[in-house]
Amino acid sequence: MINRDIARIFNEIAYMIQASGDQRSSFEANAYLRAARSLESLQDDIETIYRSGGKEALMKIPGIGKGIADRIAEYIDSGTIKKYEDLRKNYPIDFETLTKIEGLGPKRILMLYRSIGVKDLNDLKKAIEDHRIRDLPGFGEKSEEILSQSLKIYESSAGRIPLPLGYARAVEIRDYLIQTGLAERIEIAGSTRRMKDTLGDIDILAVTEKPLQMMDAFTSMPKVKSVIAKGEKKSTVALDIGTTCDLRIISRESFGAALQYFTGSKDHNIRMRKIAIDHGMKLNEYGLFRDQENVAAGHDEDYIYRTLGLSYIDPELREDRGELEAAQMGKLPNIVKYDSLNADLCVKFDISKAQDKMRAYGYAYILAYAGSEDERGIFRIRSYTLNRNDSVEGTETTFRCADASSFKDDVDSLIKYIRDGKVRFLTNLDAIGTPGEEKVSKIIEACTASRCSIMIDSKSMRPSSDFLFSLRKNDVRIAIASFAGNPDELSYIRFGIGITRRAWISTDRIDNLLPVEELA
Ligand code: DGT
Ligand code: CA
Ligand code: CA
Repeated sequence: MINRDIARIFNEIAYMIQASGDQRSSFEANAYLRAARSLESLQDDIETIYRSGGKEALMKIPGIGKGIADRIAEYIDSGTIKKYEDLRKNYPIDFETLTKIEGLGPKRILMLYRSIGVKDLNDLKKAIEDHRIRDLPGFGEKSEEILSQSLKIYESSAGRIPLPLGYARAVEIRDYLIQTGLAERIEIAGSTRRMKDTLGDIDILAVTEKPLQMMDAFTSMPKVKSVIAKGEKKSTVALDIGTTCDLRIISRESFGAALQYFTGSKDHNIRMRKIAIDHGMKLNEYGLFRDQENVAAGHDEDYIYRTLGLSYIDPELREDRGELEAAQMGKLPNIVKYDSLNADLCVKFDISKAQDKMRAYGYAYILAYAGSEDERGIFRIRSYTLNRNDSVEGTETTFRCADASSFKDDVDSLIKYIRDGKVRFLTNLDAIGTPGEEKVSKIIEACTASRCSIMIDSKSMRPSSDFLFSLRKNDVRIAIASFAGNPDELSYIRFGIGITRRAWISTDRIDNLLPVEELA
């Protein structure tokens, strides 16, 4: 679809405006960013919309005003956008990639380009290696070092795939293998089970009496691009989504220990092994051994944790970030369960006919996008409830929600909105900065004081679990929203729930568990 191409161009226009511009032009940049986001989540082909309804139809799409509609029309009609071409001449810079590096915004990128000619990732790498950055005004040795770290993080995460993509495929593979009737047990393990934001590969474990047949089924699945390794115990295939999947066949007795081991993380496992040793035992992927005997044979993971004097640790917490100490003291956080939410706190489609879905998810109400309030990135959401005759009804209860990414250059106004009790939810908090930064801390303080909740966008997984983990000792409340653009996308809520679980956020801080009256 052409939607993505236009979205990419709009993002680039925004970066170029931000790089060169002043406070006033950030208004314009935000309009492009908003339009890009809207296009990315749009289900229908923008070209079809324009051809059948003209610019008027374009302007009915949320986030698209007159100016943007003109640009879209220009692109569809001529294959290019003049404003974009003109800007590109002055800024031949790969903003798309460079802005993904932590600590690099459009302005700093432009500064790097003008002073030492950095145009892309490769140039940046060389400049860091040659220590050409430390001498630039506003940078220094420390920020060169930080940039070098960020670059490493970026490179190590490149080639990984986003959880929603990998999770969907892992579930598909698991269900496919179940349907063969060959699996006695089957579980998704690894980072997918821990709900990590990005996945290096997918790991699946199975118990079967017919390993060869199961491996045949696995390697001949429709979405396999090539078979990397095929054996009786382990096979690896390359998938269509740019990642690989391991299937391991496990013996029945070892399944609990194997699931514990292959769920990871590696750091968590290393600590677990040490705790086993402290108990005079040995833990590995085959079992928990006292002398030569596997005391965990035939038992589940839970038994392994309890035998080692720990309470059961949910996979999302297994990162060696204090969960083992907490489990020893029985002080693990009470995290929210996947099927326990009372509501989805923001969707972006007409839910008046979604009663089946509402019932399936067990929601008492849903909040749905009800239009933007002004040009500042404030929007309204309205509550819908399932009434007695089983239809979905919009209620009088509405809430205001602020999009932090529209306040990047004007954090003070955002704080004032929050302090004045004007907004109930705040999305895209991570667009403002990193958790340690003063402006971020100030916003969180304001939110805590004025009962404005940090809203998680489950679809784009923002803010990330790492971001929210750093707020775990804070009292700020959390709202989980799927931001579904259609009924099927309601399932994205799982990733938002996963974020709160990985971030150690306890149930008493989660808005989705409240009835709608208490929310207001
Ligand atoms: P990924 O694939 O990079 O997203 O992350 P994981 O955690 O899925 O890692 P993966 O696929 O390499 O291995 C799956 C699990 O197997 C991992 O979470 C823990 C365990 N494992 C793998 N290698 C080691 C190791 O060298 N030591 C220990 N203790 N465990 C390991
Ligand atoms: Ca993995
Ligand atoms: Ca693996």
